[in-house]
Amino acid sequence: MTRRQRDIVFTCAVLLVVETGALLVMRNNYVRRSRPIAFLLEWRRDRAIREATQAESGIIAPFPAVVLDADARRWTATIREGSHLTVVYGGTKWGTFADSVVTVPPCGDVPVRTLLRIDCPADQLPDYQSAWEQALVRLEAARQRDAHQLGLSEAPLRVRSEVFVEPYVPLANEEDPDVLRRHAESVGVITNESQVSVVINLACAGIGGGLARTDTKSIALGCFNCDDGVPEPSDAKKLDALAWAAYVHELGHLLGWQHGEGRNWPGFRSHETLPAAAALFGWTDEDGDGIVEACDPTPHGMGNR
Ligand SMILES: [Ca+2]
Ligand SMILES: [Zn+2]
Repeated sequence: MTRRQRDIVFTCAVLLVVETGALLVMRNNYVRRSRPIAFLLEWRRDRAIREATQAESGIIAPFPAVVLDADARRWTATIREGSHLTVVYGGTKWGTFADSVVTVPPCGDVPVRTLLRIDCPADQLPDYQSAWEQALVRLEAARQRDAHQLGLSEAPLRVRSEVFVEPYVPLANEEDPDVLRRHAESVGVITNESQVSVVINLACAGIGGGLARTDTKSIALGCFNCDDGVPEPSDAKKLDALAWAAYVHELGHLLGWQHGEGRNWPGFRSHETLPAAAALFGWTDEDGDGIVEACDPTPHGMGNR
């Protein structure tokens, strides 16, 4: 055997040992837990999302979170980098793409000022104020419940709102959320630009639905369930529906979420504060570093790859 032949034999033997070791490690992994198989599927989905995202938008996503919605037929990805959130809808039914800028931190306390403009006798205003404050408490309790169901000790995002009331008086162009925000500024409800303004007309006139303007952090909501007149302070069900529309749906827009197919993002049910796939809001840890993506300084492994 020449020296070169001996070297080749030695190299092959070393490789054999290394590969056998690797196979044993892999085998143990497959036996003990299914993570490698799951990871492979995730990786394939990631690659498909990356290619589709790049083809549709030109955005090169380093490592997007990939989420199947409840019926596992469609996928959605969120890509967050700094203050920018890109939401990608795709799959068999959708081919649309939405690109947004986050105007509200997706993690932590969100400072909100709420102005209720109510078409009611003046002596009922305090009743509406406390009824709305209770609706907010119920909504935040629902957010905590949803967080607990995910195994989190606390909801990653919490809305903290002060509530102000005034008699409803129509304003010119009040369907524009910015008009209502400026009004809230003029009456001292909004005191700085970091506050999210939520102005709600509890009146059967004026704005009918809800609107959100991301650039000015303005949410406007009309009394959309007003067929029998303005809801009474005791009508918790109707007030809860209005609160959900303002602090879940419209706030979702300020977090960068656009509508998917139809009026809501996928899997979103009106009695819940999260989509069926909580990862859509970054409330799961996709890259396995122990921090949910909404609060992760390196979301989706960015910075690590
Ligand atoms: Ca993480
Ligand atoms: Zn909407």
